[in-house]
Amino acid sequence: SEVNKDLDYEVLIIGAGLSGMYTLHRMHQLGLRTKALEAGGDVGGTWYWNRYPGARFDSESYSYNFSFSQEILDEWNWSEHFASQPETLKYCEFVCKKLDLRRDIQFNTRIISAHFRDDSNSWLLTDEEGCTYTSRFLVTCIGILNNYTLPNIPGVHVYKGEAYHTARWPTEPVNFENKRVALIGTGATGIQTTQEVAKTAGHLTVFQRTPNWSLPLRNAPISPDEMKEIRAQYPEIFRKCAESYSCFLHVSDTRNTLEVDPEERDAFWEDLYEQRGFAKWLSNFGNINTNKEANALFSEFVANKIRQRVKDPWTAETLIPKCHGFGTKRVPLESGYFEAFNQPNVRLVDVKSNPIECVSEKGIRTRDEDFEFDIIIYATGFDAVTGSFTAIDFRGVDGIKLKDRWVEGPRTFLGLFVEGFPNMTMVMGPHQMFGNIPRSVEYAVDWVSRFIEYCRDHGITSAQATHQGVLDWTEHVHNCATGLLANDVDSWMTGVNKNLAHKQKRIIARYQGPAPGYRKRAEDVAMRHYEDLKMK
Ligand code: NA7
Repeated sequence: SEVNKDLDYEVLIIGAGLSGMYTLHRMHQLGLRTKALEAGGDVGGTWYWNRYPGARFDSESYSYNFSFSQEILDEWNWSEHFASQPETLKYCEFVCKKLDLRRDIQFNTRIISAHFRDDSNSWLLTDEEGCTYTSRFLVTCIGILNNYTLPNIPGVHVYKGEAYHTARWPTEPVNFENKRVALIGTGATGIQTTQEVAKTAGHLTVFQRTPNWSLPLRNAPISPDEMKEIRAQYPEIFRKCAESYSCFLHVSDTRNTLEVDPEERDAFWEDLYEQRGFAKWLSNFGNINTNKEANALFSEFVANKIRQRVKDPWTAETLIPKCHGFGTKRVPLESGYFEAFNQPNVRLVDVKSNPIECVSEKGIRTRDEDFEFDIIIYATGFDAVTGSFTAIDFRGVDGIKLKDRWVEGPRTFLGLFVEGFPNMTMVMGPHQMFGNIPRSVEYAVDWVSRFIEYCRDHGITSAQATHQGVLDWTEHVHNCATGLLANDVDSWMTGVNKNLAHKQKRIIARYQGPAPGYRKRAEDVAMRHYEDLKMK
C-alpha cells in the first residue's frame, strides 16, 4: 500500500516453526508483503533443532497437527500414535511445500535485534551478519523452548571428547556402540534420550540431579485402516481439544480424590496407567493438581510402579521424586525408561548425594569418582519462555528494552502484546495459553491475522497495549495461577533455570486458566474492535 511503500515489508515474522509457517500462510491469504526470517537451515523450529535420539511427541500425533487445511488433513498420514521427530520434521516440510511458503522464508538468518522506530511506526530488524529488514508489523514466532542452556559446571569447554546438547543434535547419526556415554539431565528430553541410547551404548551413565514423575507413553503404530478412522474423526478430535482445559484430548475427572473409595480409586488409577499419552495426568482427578493430600496419594501410586519396574532397590528409590509431587512439573512420558536401569550397561549417578565437581578433558569428576567418557550428552534444558525474548534485543518506543520491562516477570496483554511495543504481536508469548502447543498456535495466529487485517482495512499504522490492559491481564494470569501446586516448584514452567544467575526467582510464566476461558477473553477484544488497544 501507499503508506508502507518505504518499508521492505508489511509484515516481518521471526521464526519458521509451526507458528511462523502458519502466520506466513495467513499473511499470504491477506496478500501482505511478508518475510519470515529463520535462524535454522530449514522449517520446523523445535523439530528442526531437537534431533536427539528418541525425540518424539507426548501429544497424540492427530491432536498435534494443523487443523486449518482439509487438504493437509486428507493427505498426511501419521505412522504412530506419538510420532518421532524425523516424521514430524517431514510433516513440517510437507506443510511448507503444500502452502508454498518457502519463497518467503529466509533461512540461516538469526535476528539479533528488533527496534521500533517512532518516527515511521515501523520495525527495524538486524541479523547477525548486519543485514537489516523493515516492516510495519512484527510477529514473533520464536518458540518457548528455543535457547538451550549448558550446565554451569566448570570445565564444560575443556572436555576433548564428543559432546552434544540435545537441542543442537547433529544431522548425521551419532554412533554409541562400544562407547562410554554420559548423560546429564533427566527432564522429558533426558528421559527420551536415555531409553534410546541405552539400547546401543557400550555403557551409559545417567547423571541425575532431580528425578521426575514419568509415566508410560504407550505408543503404537497406526495402520492404514486406523488412519482412515482417525481421519474421519478429525472434526471430533479438534472439537474435544477446543473444549478441554489445555487443548488435549483428555478431560479431567471432577471427583475429589479424597472422597472416592480407595478400592475404586486404585482401580481407576490402574486403568489410567494403561492408557495412552497424557491421560494418566490430564484425565486424572482434577484436584491432584491443587490438593497436597490428593497429590501425595497419586504420587505414591506412581512410586510403587517405579519400585515394581526397577530391580535394584537403591536405583528405584533414587528414581522416585521426593521433593515435588506428581504433575507439579511437566510430566515426561517414557517407553522403557525405568527398565533401562535394569540393564548391565546402564548406571544411575545421584548428583544430589555425589555432586559433579567438574568436566575434565576426559570425562566427568564427581566428589566420589572420576569418570572417563567418549561422549557427553547434555539434556540440560532451556532458557525457557522469556529466554526467547531476552536473546534478541527488543526495543520499543523511546528505545525502552523489553528486558527491562520484564525484570519482575513478564507483563503482557493477552500474552500477545507488550506495552510500549506497538505493532508487535507474539505467537506463544509469555502469559499466553500453551497446553497442546499447535492448538494454541493456531488460535493465536488466527487472532493475530484478524488483527493485522483489521489494521490494514482501517488504515491503522500504530496499535499497542494500554497500561491498564497490561495491568488487568497480568493480574488475571496471576489469579488463574493461584492454588496450583505447580507454582510452588522450581521448573522451566515457573521460570527457574539453575544454570542462569538471573533466573533463580519463580515467576508466573504461563496463562494457567482454561483454554476456552483464554479464547473467550481474546475473542471479546476482537469483537469490540480492539478498543482495548491504543490505536492510531
Ligand atoms: P528440563 O525439563 O528443564 O530438564 C533439564 C534437566 O537437566 C533437569 O533434570 C535438570 O535438573 C538437569 N540439569 C540442568 N542443569 C544441570 C546441572 N548443572 N547439573 C545437573 N543437572 C542439571 O529440560 P528438557 O529439555 O528435558 O525439557 C524441556 C521441555 O521440552 C519439556 O518439558 C517438554 O515440554 C519439551 P534439575 O531438575 O534442575 O535438578
